[in-house]
Amino acid sequence: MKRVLSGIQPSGQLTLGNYIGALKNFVEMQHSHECYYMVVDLHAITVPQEPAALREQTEAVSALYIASGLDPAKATIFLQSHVHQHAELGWMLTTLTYMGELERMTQFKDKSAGKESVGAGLFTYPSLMAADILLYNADLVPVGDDQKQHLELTRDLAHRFNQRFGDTFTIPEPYIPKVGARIMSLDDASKKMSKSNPNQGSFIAMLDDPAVIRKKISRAVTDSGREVKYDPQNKPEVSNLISIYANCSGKSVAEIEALYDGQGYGPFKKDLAEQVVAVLEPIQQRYHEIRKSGELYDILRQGAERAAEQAEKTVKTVKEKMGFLAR
Ligand code: AQP
Repeated sequence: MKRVLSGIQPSGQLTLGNYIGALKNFVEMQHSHECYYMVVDLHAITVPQEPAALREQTEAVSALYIASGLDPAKATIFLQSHVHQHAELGWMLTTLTYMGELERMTQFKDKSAGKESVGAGLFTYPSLMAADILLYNADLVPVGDDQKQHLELTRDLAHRFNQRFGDTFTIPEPYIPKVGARIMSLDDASKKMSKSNPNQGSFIAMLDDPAVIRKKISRAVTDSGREVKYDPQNKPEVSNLISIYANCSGKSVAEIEALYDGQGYGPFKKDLAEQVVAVLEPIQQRYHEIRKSGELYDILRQGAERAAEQAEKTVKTVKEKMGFLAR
């Protein structure tokens, strides 16, 4: 069985972009792969987090994993900060990473743009992400398109380590969905939908009320035409909404175009909202049950124990190869 690893930051409320680009694939892959899924709280603190909010968001993201269909009997589900080997290998890989490589990362450029001071952790984030993946010798990493560049760096670091210290790490492959790899903001189709966007109308949160979802979609920016046509170059806003529709309904882009031929954006948006609600409402119901039941802490504890076993083996090997003395 191929091994899969991925994670999501508890840096805000999970969005429909996180669901379509990542979580939906996590759920599908657990049936045919050995899966490790983390909530990457160490990554979340690369931008300032209020402690109470971080705690709440970490619990919420973990509960959404389960509510979306991740099964702790099939996948190892844990918090990154519960497995200290992430930070340990992260440091070792940081020492192998070149400044120039980190400077080229578009996520760093986007997140640091216009800021007077930026934490060093935001800069070295990709080395920690490489450690997350390489600790488990993952073969496949399901991510949205925005993480592709980080994954390429992970591959480079794995090669670099293997060349310098001898064959150690599996070189991971990205697993990026064909449609929906980059869900864009509802207010600006040139930016990806992002949970840390201060404009609430720019994203659909997985926990948004159905009434809020309907309102956000009805207000989503479109062009001044009326043709429901997938054309990312000339109609980026409508194409983004078609991607969301296709993902939520299972219909192809061609089927959706045919369905709304000559009807304008009104009926299309109305139906789109219902498709999104139909996907998110059952997840929301399970989410509230899980939060009430208190089962989350046991799941995360057991997941961390399982993950740490594997992670410790890797760190031990890496330390030996790099020349650290054994205890
Ligand atoms: N808009 C998106 N479309 C498709 N996939 C997306 N992902 C994120 N946004 C979209 C995928 O979700 C996973 C988790 O991402 P993350 O939390 O580690 O960080 P991110 O990519 O930076 O996501 P956000 O929502 O934009 O978070 P903030 O605002 O905190 O930076 C990844 O697999 C990502 O590809």
